[in-house]
Amino acid sequence: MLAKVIVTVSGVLLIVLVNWYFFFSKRKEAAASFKEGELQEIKVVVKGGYDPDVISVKKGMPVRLNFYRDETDDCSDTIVFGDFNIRKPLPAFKTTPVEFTPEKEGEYVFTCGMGMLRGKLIVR
Ligand SMILES: [Cu+2]
Repeated sequence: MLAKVIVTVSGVLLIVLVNWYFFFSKRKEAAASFKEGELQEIKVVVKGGYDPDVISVKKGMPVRLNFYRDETDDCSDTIVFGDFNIRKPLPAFKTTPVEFTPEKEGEYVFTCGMGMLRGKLIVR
């Protein structure tokens, strides 16, 4: 009984910790550099994760994220932006552009096909 409680509590703590790390800790953030009226373009290297994994863009302007997949690991072979209805295969050692226009401010998660690798898009 006690063991069960301890397992449950530590499981919950772990989830809280992971979420805290993901959403609140200060991490490397890349902002698109562009001129007014231009495409917001950022290169993202995919290798056991996304680099950068926090990307900020301006709302209401077209975005192009160029995902370069620098590995053959199956885990990263698909990129998913659930909020934008985007799901795209990422061929290994190639650059795959993902284009969309974020119309609302907020934070949007992007993941691999299984939801294991994660990154965050911040729209301001
Ligand atoms: Cu995966």
